[in-house]
Amino acid sequence: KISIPRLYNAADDLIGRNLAAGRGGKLAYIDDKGRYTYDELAARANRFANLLGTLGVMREQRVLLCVHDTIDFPATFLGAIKAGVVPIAVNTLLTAADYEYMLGDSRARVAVVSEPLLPLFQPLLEKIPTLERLLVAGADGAQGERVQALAPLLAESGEHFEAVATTRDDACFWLYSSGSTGAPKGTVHVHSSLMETAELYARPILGIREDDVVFSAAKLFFAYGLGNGLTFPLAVGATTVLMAERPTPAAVFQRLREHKPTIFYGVPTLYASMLAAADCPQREEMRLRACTSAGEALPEEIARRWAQRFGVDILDGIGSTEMLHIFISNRPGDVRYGTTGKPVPGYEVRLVDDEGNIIDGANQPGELQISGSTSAMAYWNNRDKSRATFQGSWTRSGDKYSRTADGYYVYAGRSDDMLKVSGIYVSPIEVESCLIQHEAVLEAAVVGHEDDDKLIKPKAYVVLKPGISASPVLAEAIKQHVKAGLAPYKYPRWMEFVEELPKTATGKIQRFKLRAAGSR
Ligand code: 3SK
Repeated sequence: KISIPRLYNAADDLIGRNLAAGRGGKLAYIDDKGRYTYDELAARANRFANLLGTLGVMREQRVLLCVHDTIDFPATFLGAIKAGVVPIAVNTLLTAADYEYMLGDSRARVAVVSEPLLPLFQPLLEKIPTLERLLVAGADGAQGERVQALAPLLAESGEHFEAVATTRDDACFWLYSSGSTGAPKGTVHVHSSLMETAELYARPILGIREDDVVFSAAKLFFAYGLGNGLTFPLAVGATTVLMAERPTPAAVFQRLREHKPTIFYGVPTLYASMLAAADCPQREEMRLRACTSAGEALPEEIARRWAQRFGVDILDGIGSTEMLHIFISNRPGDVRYGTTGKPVPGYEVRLVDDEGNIIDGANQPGELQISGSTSAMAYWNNRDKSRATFQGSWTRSGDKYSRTADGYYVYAGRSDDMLKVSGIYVSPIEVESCLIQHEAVLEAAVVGHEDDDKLIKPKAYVVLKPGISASPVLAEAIKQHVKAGLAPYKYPRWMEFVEELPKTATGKIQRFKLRAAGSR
């Protein structure tokens, strides 16, 4: 059990422990534009805390952060927490409609947005009565009365700030989590959980240390990326490389060559495309000593090819937004390819069958449930879904797993119809709703389909309106329609035109039949 004092401010601890250890002059972050010591990180976070006070944002109120991976992310996230204000880190790949929902749901008074995302947010100032101001990260010049560049405001704010005396159980930050139905859920995490993920997973399993240089292709707004690139390195005084752009193989290779990180955190889709890319670095060009994967199950073949090529294992694990980070993982010296490994000490896991019975035997699939101190306190403003997910000390994952006779956990799909695409949840219902808005589409069903690397991507089965003929050109046009209407990673990579969809007597689409047909 990790002991966190009752009076505790997570940001004060994550920054303050490094200053107290004499690491003020050490590099904390390297982003695309500069290098920042722990002293500079502390000053930037304090300036943001002071700025929130100047803007009248009070303790326990929310500030939404839609910020690319630059120094502005840790500075604003930690500055808000230090001030007792609750940051909500949101996915930078979403649509204006998604942000409209999140701003309305959270009633965040201020949003910090990276400059390229401003056009999505600006119209929301008129639509969301509780949103007062947008602060633009990456912009220098004057913008307007309610839209202001962040940098000059920070420059005018003081660099000293006494952390607000929060408790370990106070709401600290939120992340939005999506489900198969309904709107995304604001997942409320408490102050103690950040450091607990570092103490339970990053130190003992990953073996992270002060002399590590870490680089996460998974962005900071994901629970996975937040631990990888903020909590874990700050917990031990390591250095983190941040990259604002999309994690293409070329962009990642450039950082691996230039900064030579010792720990790299990726997702299976990226590992597969890195292995397939022409300009993949040589083993000798890099300094990797540990790699991790999460977000979706890592196919055995990719794990083997990576280890052969680079001489370092990928530690596959599973976490969740609700548990904040990884609770089952492979570990150095104990990697079983094709499995997610064993429970991380400090977490208990159990498998439960459809009748609610705990499964004791080997190789029988059941729903994975987790008990551990880093579980979120609730979903904001959503009592039904909170009660369905957080059941006493157990948190339901919605993932199906089985356990081998010698204790390794093997992924067996979802309990619901959700897909994980490059590590991000996609609701088939949301994609189907967008598909049927196309003028040619009568009905649609979306399921997961394996690509050549055994990674899941959305596939659509589409019934066309009477009189409309199927063609590759139409399929492409419908795909483009989804790409334009939703976050682009959600679009169906394959489309099959069918006469009708399999349905129950009550008209519910039987996606399992389509999944079975597609895998034959
Ligand atoms: O997707 C995962 O496995 C994961 C891992 C760490 C933190 C959060 C998530 C969703």
